[in-house]
Amino acid sequence: MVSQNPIKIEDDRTGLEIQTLRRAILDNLFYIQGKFPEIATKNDFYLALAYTIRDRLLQRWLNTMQTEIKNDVKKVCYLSAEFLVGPHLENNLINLGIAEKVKQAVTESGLNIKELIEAEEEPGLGNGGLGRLAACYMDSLSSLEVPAIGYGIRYEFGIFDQEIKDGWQVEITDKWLQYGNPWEIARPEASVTVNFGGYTEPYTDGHNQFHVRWVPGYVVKGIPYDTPITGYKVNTVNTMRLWRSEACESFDFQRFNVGDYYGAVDDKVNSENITKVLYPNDEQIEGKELRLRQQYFFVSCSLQDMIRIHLLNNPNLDNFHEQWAVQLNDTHPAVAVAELMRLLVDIYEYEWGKAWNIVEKTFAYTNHTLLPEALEKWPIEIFGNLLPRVLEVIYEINRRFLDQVRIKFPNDDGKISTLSIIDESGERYVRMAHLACIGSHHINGVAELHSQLVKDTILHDFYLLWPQKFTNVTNGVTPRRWMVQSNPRLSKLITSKIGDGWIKNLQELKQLERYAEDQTFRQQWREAKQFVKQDLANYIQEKVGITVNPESLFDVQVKRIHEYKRQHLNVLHIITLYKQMKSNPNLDVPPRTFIFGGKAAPGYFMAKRIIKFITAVGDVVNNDGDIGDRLKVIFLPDYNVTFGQRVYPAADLSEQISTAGKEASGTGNMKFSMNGALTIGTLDGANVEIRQEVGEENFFLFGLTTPEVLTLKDQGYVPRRYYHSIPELKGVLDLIASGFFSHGDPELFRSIVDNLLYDDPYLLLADYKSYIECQEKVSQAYKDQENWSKMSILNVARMGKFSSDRSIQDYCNNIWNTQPVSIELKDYVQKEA
Ligand code: HBZ
Repeated sequence: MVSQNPIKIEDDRTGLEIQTLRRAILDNLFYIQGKFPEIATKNDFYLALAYTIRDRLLQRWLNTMQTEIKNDVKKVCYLSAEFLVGPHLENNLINLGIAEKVKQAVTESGLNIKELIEAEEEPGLGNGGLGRLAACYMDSLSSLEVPAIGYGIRYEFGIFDQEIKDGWQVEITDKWLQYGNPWEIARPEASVTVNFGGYTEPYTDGHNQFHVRWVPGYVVKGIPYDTPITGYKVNTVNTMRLWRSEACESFDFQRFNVGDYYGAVDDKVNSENITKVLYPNDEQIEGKELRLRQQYFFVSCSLQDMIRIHLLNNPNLDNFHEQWAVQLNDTHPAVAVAELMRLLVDIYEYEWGKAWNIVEKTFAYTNHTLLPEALEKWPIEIFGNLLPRVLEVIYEINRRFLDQVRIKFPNDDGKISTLSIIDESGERYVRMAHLACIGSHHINGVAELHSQLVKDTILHDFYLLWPQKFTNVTNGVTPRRWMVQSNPRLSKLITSKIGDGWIKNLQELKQLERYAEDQTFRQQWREAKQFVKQDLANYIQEKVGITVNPESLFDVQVKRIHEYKRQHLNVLHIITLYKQMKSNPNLDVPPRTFIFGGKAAPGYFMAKRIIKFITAVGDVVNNDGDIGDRLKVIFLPDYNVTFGQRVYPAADLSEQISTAGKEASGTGNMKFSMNGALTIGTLDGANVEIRQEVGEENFFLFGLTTPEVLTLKDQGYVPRRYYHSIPELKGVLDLIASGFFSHGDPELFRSIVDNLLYDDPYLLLADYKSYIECQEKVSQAYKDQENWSKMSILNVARMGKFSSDRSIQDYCNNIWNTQPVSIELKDYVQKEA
C-alpha cells in the first residue's frame, strides 16, 4: 500500500530539501566514515558530502546505463590512456543544478563549502592537453546526451606532484587514492583477463578449420572502476570506466607450497605493476615494455567489455560497427585495431575479410602531434615477445594492406616502405600511427592548420591513398568547468545581461558584443577581473611568499614545459624589459607580473633547466629594489586542473608563443580567451582560428608563419646572425652567459645559451624581434583600459566556436554517426510505506 502520509519526508539519498541534505551529510559521516562530527577531519566531511552528492546522481546514472544497454542505440567509446578530469564535486553540483541548495545546507551545518570543495584530491590521470581534452569531451558527451563510455587506465599514481626546491623541479609521488575515492564504484563482476607473452600454435578444429591459438606466458586480470560523468542539466550520466590490473591468483600455490614465498608473490607484483603509474612524458616516447603492457591491457579489457555488452542484446558481432563508434585518442590505444581483429578471428571465428570490414567501420583516429620524437613505434622484439599473436595479426593486416598499395602505386617500392606498418629502415619497428590509419574510417587533426599539416607531412602518403578519410575537428573546452565553475563572477555578469543559455549554447555569447560599447558594463567587467586577480595575488603570497601588485598586467604562461612551447622566449622578453628598466628608470610601461606554471618530464634535461632559468631570473628581478613591483616573475609550482581554474580567470595576457607548425592545437589558449584574457601568439594550432573568430584587431600576433619556418630551415638557419644583428638580443644573451642570473656561474645556463646560439631548433632568435615589438604594443594597449576592456569583452563574445560541445557535435555528425538519446527517470524501487 502506498503511504497517504501527509507529512512529506524526503528520501535521505535523493532528497534536496535543506534539512534532508543536512541529515544525509551527517548520516554518511556516521555510516561511511564512522565518525562523529566532533572528531571528523575536513576530509571526512568532504567524503560525507561527496557521497551525499553521489547518491543524488545514482538514479540518473543507472537509468542512463540501462537505457543504453536495453535500447538499440549507437554508443561512443572514447579510448584514451589519459583522462585528466580534475575534481568532481563542484562540477557535479553545477551540472546537477544543486550548487546553491547544497551550499546553503553545508553552511547551515556550520561547514564551509569552499573548504570542502578544495579538500578533494584531483585525479591527475593525464599529462596535459590530450588528457584534459578527453575530460572536456566526456563532459560534452553527457551534456549533449550522447551515449558514451570513456575507457582508460586507473593509475594508482597519476602525474607527479611538482615541488620547487632551490629553483629546481622535484617530483613527488601523486598518492591521489590515499584517503579514498568516493566517486568510483568497482565492478569486479565485470572483470576480464588479458594474455601476455608465451607463444602461438596452429590447430585445426572439428570442422577441419585452421586456427591459431595463443598460449600465453601469463594472464592478468582487469577490474573495471566506474566514475559517473554528469551532463549539464540533463538526465544523462555517462560512465568513465578505468581498468586496474591484478594477478589472476594472489599466490602461486605451487611455489608457495615448496617454500618459495617471495617467488609466489612475484607474479602478483608484476601484474599489479601494469596500472601502477602514469608515464609522465608528453610529446616524447619512452619505448618501455611496461608502457606497451599498459596500452594493450586497457585496450583488450575495453574491447572485451564492449563485446560482452554487445552480446547482451545481439546474437552475434556482425553489427558491432553499427552499435559502437570507437575513437582512438592518439596512437596510445592503436593496438585496438589488431586486438579487435584477433578477438573476431581467433575467439569468435570470423573469416578475416568479414572481420576486417567490421574493424574498419568501428575505429577512427585522432592525431595530436607532428613532433617526430612523439610518434609511437615499438621495436619488433619487444612487441613480439609481449604480444606474439597480436604481432602476427599486424603482419597479416600489413600484408593485405601492402597488396592494396601495390595496386594503387604499381612498381613504387618507395611507397611500400613509407606506408608499411613495419619500419624497416634500421632496427625494425611497429609504427602505431600506420596501424591506426589503416584500421580507421576517419583520421583527424585537432585544428585546421594541424589537420592540413597532417595531410602534407607525416601522413602524406596515406592522404594520397585515402583522401576521403582525412578531416579536421578543432578542439574545444567545456564552458561548464572553464567558465561557470572557475569564474563565477564573470559568468554571473554575463548571465545578468544575456541570460544563461550560453552555458549550453556558447554561440549565444555573441549577444555580449553590443555591451562592449557600454561604459558601465566595461567597468563591471574590469571589477570582475580585478576580483580574481586579487584572489590570485593572495594565493601567490601564500604559496611562494612574493607580493605582487594586483593592478599590474598579469601575463601568464601555463602549460607543460617544452622547448617548442618556448617558455624561454618569454624569459628573453622579461630580461629585455628588465634591462630597459634598469637603464631607463622612467620607462613608461605598465607594471607586469609574469606568471609561469607547468611540469617538465622528469627525464627532459632542457625542460628542467628552463624551470631553473625562470626561477633564477625571478630571483634577481623580484629582489631588485630599483624595479619594485613594476616587474615580478612568479613560478607557481604544481600546475594542474585545480590551479588552472584559478589562473585562467585572472589573466590579462595569454602567452601562446610556440614555433609555428609545432603546437597541434592548444586548449589553454581557448580557456584564457573565454575568460577575457587577450592573446599574444603565433599563427600556430588553434591560435589561427581564435584570431579569425575574435578579429585580428583583438589579438596580438607575432612571429614567422609555418611556411616561413620551413623556408628558413631549408635555407640553413644560422641563429648567430640574429645575435650579431640585434644589439638588444645580444645584450640579453651575453648577460645570461655572464652568470648574472646564476650568482656568477657562467655554466648554469650555458646549455640554454649555446643551444640558442648554435642550434635553436625552435627559432627563438628568429622570432625574438617580432615578439619584443609585439609585447611593446601590448604594453601600450594596456594603458588604455577602456579599449582593453572592449577587446576583452569581444574576445569572450566571439569564443562560441571553442566549446567542446561544438567539437563533439562535429565528431557525431562527421565521424561517429551517433544520435543523442534522452534519458527518462524511472524510480529505482517501488517504495511502500
Ligand atoms: O594535445 C596535446 C597537444 O600538444 C596540444 O597541442 C593539443 O591541444 C592537445 C589536445 O589535442 N598533446 C598532448 O597533450 N600530448 C600528451 O600529453 C602526450 C602524452 C603521452 C604521450 C604523448 C603525448 O606518450
